[in-house]
Amino acid sequence: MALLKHHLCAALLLMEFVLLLAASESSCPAYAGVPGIPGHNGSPGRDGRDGFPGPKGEKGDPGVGAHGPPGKIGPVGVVGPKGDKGNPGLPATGVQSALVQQLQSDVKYLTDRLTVVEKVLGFQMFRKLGQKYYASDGLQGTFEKAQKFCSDAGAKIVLPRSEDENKVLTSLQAALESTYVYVGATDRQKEGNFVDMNGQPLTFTNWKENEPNNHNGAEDCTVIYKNGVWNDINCSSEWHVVCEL
Ligand SMILES: [Ca+2]
Ligand SMILES: [Ca+2]
Repeated sequence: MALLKHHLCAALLLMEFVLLLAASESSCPAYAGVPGIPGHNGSPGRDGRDGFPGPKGEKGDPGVGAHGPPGKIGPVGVVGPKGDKGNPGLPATGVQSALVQQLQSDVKYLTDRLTVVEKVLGFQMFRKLGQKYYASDGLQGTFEKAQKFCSDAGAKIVLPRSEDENKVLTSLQAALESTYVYVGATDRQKEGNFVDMNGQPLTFTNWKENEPNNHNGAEDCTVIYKNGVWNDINCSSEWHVVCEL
């Protein structure tokens, strides 16, 4: 019984296999599927080649040249004949004469000032007050040497004639780092009577208290101290020299 059942099953399996094989070899039509999603755009293509050269252009206009340099100056001409004698001048009027005199005076003034300024520029340092210049080269010497130095420079030994001039001199003295500067006043001719280098009485003095004292009976020249006061002193002492122009 069991053997029969076994053979029956084997027969059924064989039939099923034959049916499957027949179905696979049949030509039944297949059904179409669902359409797919469209793809993305592709990347741009390569650049094309250069075009062919265009046709030849028209011929250009003729050029314009620059001007050349000027030629040399011609030779000097022949000297002409002498001119006729001029007519006599008209007599100057009073106004013209006065004008000429004024101009001559102005020229003389300017020439004199220029001469002074040129002399001043020959010194190492100077101070100006009004029309006067006080100038120095830093030289030190006796009163005689001071006089000669200034005279040789076309000037005179300094002599302040006012408080302002006295101050200007002390400012120059400070620049010189000087203790004493000779001034042009002496009592050589008459003891105790100080006069300028022309023998004229002094119009301004600034004596220190108890000066002039003619110390030891031998002080006939004058110096200005750095604080501006004056003192009579021995003429052979050596002090700074300042000239006046
Ligand atoms: Ca004296
Ligand atoms: Ca004295």
